[in-house]
Parts: sequence; structure tokens; C-alpha cells
Amino acid sequence: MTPQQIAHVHRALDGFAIELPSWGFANTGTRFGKFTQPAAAVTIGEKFSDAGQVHALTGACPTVALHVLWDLPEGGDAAGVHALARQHGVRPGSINPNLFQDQRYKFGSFGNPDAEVRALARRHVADSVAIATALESRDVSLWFADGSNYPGTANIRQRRAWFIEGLRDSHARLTPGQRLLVEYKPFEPAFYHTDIADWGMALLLARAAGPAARVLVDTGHHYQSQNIEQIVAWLLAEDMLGGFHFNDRKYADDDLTLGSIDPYQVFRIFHEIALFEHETGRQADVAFMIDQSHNLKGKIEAMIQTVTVAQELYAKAAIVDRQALLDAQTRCDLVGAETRLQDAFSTDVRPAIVAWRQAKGLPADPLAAFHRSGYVERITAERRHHAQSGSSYA
Ligand code: RM4
Ligand code: MN
Ligand code: MN
Repeated sequence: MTPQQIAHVHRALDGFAIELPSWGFANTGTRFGKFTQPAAAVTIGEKFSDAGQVHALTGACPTVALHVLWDLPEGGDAAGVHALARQHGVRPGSINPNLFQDQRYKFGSFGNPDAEVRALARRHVADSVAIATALESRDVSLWFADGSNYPGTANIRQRRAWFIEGLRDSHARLTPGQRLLVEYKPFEPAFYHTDIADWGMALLLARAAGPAARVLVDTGHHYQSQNIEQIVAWLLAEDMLGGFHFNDRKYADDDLTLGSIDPYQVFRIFHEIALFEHETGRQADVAFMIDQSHNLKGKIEAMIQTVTVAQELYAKAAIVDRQALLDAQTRCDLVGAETRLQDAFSTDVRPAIVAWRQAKGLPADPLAAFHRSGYVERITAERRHHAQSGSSYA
């Protein structure tokens, strides 16, 4: 790598913060079974502690996304939560209301035909915004399980109208500087229609909600072979990309570690962001968040792996010769343009990343350092008696 490429990598990594999901440290599973881990976190303090380990070793994860029902069921005392996070070297990040677990959401939340349930859901989002305000969190991320399983059972247009109402109401609760992120998912748990099935619906709903609403792209929430980087490019152009939920998938919402199936896809997404920044001279205002919960892998291990893979792919995207790429595109030099991407993707950026880590006083290999640290052994001993008791979903 040239000194200039190394500098690009270092600058990119300096600006690349990745939010960790609290639920990724807890016992979660599949809908068929759950293999509990004695080291799994149960309390919010344990989740901050585990996230703090990931941040201490990678230097890239200063915030932790919280799920209101799982982490702050009583609303939480903001000062206490802040203090706990600080104690572990992290901060509360995006706030995720839970609009899918309460029995009353059996037939939906914002789209429920029962006005009382819709009101309940709106109240929960309003409470979640208040929590976000108290915790100084910028983003409130909304994911809905709403939808239907059988043709004819739901009034799709009516539900769309209820969603607009609900989202407007939620948006009106935001305080200045906060954002509402609208996530989409094509299926599961609803299998005939979901109320926010794709990025187009999320975009229209975010626009209807108000000026501080943006779209959240969960990389696992697409049909097979969908061109996610094109969606990203369009949302950037529309100034409507709010953030990501990182994970990988082979079939559906598999929650696999980022880049484990298709690292080139992740690279292409990062490239679209870097190209946008190159052409506009603006930094994309995008929240990078992980949404993975591992049933089989060690949870902290998997999180460190995800962060290091994300950094590697982000660094590769940072060294694309973008001017040469744009020139080749203009000349319709197809092989030339494609080669610019492939060259960057196949460059071994790891030495440059190690140098960046060393300059920051971080371990050269965060995963190896984690294995050496004895942290898992310690928490396994400490938590083994209560770890079975806490599990969030599935
Ligand atoms: C959903 C979606 C949401 C996440 C829940 C747990 O599939 O990805 O973002 O909060 O799972
Ligand atoms: Mn998600
Ligand atoms: Mn998901």
C-alpha cells in the first residue's frame, strides 16, 4: 500500500464508529431452540460491561443500542444508566421501542385495527422518545412486526394510513437534534404482507412522519440477491439514509456476522458511502449499528469479529481510486471501472489497520487479546447461576 492509501485508511477508521446492540450479549436464539451460554449478560450493567470490552479492544464502539422492554422496562433512571455505562467506558446509543412482544400486539401495533392498541403503541414510542431524551440519545429506531399472514385479512391501505398517523405522532415527540429511524423488513414474523416491507415504503413513511425521520437499512432485511448498495446510493442521494443494522444473511433474517457470507456486498455498500462523500464533499450522516444476536458463537467474540471485519471492509472502500473510477465510468471503460473496485477489495489492508491500532494504543489483534484476557472465564464463573434466567426473544 502507498503512504497515501495508508493515510486514507487511517482517516476512514478515525471516523468509523459502530454501535453495539445490548441484545447481542444476552441469551437469544432461534424460534426452535435456544442454547443458553453461562456467560450471557442478563442485566443492563452486564451488557454495558461486555460492550465495554469490545470497545476497549477495538476503540470503535463507544455506544450501545438499548431495547426498551429488555433493558429499561421501568423506563430506567437516566442518571443511573448513564453512570453504569460510563463505568464501563461506553454511552447509551439508539433507543429501540418494542412493539412486537406484548400479547396485545398479536394483530399489530401501529397497524392494529383496535384503536386502543394503536394508542398503546404510540404511548410506548412516546415513552421511548422520553427515555432517549433523558439518556441524550440521538436516534429512536422503529422496527415493526406488523403485517398479516393471509390474503384478505388486512386492509393494507387503511393500515398504511394508521402508520402515517402513528409515525407523525412519534415524530412530534422528538426533541431538537433527535431522529426517528424507520426500519423495513419484507417478511417474518408476518408472512403474507408486512406493513413496511421495503425501502420505498420506509422512505415514503419517513417523509410523511416529518423532517427528522430517516430510513434504517438492516442488511439482513432484503430478498435474495437484492442490490442493497443501490438502495443505499438512492437513499444517500435523497438525504434519507439514517443508518444501518449490520449483519449478514444467506437466506433470510439470519443475523449472521457481518461479511461472513458476502463480504463484497458490504464493501460495495461502504464504497457507495465513500463515493457519495467524495463527490459531495459532505460526510454522510449515517449511524452504523450492529443488529446480531448469536445463538451458537460466543457473543463477545462474535461482536469483536464483526467490528474487525467491518473495519477491514470499510478500509478497503476507503482506498478505491475514486477519480480513476469516475473517469473510467465516463469513458464507458467497463473493465477499467470494475477493476478499480476489485483492486481495492483485494488489497490487504490489515497491516495498515494494525498500524492504526498501534498508534491508538489498541491491541494489534483484538480477538486474540480478548482470548488472552480471561474475561469470558471470569464472567462465566460470575454469571453461571443467573445467565439462564435472562433471555430476550425467540
Ligand atoms: C428485528 C429487527 C429489529 C430488531 C429485532 C430484535 O428483526 O431487525 O431491528 O430490533 O429484530
Ligand atoms: Mn434490525
Ligand atoms: Mn432483523
